[in-house]
Amino acid sequence: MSDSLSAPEHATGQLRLPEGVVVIEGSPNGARRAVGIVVGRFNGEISSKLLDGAMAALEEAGVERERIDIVPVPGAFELPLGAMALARTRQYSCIVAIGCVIRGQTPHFEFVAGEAASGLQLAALETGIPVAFGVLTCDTREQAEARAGGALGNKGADAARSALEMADVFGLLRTRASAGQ
Ligand code: INI
Repeated sequence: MSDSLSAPEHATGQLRLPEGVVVIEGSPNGARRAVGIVVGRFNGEISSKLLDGAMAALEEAGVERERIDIVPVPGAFELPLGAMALARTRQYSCIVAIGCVIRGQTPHFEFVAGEAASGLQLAALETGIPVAFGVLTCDTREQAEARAGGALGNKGADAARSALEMADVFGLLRTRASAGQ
């Protein structure tokens, strides 16, 4: 995995789990998965880099390009509605939401970033389809650039892997439930 795609918090083996219990853990396995991406056009230069990272991570995980659908929306505020619409089709194993909110000088930031975060979680909880948060909420453009393929990795790639991992663990749980375990 290239440096710009890896991030320490997504490395394996950092969590200590107790012995003697059943651990049901997903992995970012993209084989036979369809993925929906919703991406904000606002701060598009940064969002494009996040999208590049997400695409590379999905490809690395084995998701076929023709099974990825991308829905651009105006900005982060519209991401929840886009994610909800994608999830409601039931055509996707998971959704990746990508955007960039930069604080600037106004309280607008708090509303846009807050609504994006809570709305995306709501889309996931209401539909039961994993929705990953690949939205940067930064004070400055420099901070955003560092997280969009710069020194601090690529949060779009992290989100893509998180979405696939959640889809995978859902599959494991369904399989166990139907086997009566
Ligand atoms: N949208 C963003 O994605 N990032 C921002 O930084 C941002 N700022 O700063 O205003 C932003 N605003 C637009 C917003 O997401 C909506 O598209 C707009 O309000 C129309 O609903």
